[in-house]
Amino acid sequence: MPFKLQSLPYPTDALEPYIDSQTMQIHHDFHHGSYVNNLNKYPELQNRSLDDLIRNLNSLPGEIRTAIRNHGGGHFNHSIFWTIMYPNAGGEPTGEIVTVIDEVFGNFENFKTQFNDTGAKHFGSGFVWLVRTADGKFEIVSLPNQDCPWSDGHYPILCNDVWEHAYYLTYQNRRPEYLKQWWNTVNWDAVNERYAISQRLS
Ligand code: MN3
Repeated sequence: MPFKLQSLPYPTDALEPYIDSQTMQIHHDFHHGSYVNNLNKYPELQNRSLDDLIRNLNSLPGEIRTAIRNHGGGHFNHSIFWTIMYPNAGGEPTGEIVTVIDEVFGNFENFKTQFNDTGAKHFGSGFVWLVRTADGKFEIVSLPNQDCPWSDGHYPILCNDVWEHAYYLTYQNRRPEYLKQWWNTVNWDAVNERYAISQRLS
């Protein structure tokens, strides 16, 4: 089985009080875990990397494209999501991403407002993303379910999971409050690593 559920890079209670321990455990072990298990039901794909599958989703045969979109996307998206959070993180952004935030969005407060509004207005399940588009622009977008911007050539730099399973135990229906508090977990070092990779793309 080449696709593996990596352990969380911190204990399940490490992001409290912003994300509770039980949510992290269920979200990682069962939600993310089931995406990995379902992805491994396609042995013919196990010689390809997850990045390759997601990047080239639209060239997969139709009968498996939907499964890879959902389960491969679920594995890919959550693998990013866990790494861009960290205990005792958050606060003002640091590093080169500050330049993007200031030049494209004006300042960090405007950036957060636009990101949170996009997440709050997203209908149903999905993720909100900061991406470097295929033509080199920086945009905030939301996509449904486990769809990933990388399938359209847009490199994911930062994302937040707005599925109810990500916040319901602590925040119930108050998604905007979750979006606001989530910034206390953002690992700017990891965001800057993803930004640096995005700059090396053609
Ligand atoms: Mn999720």
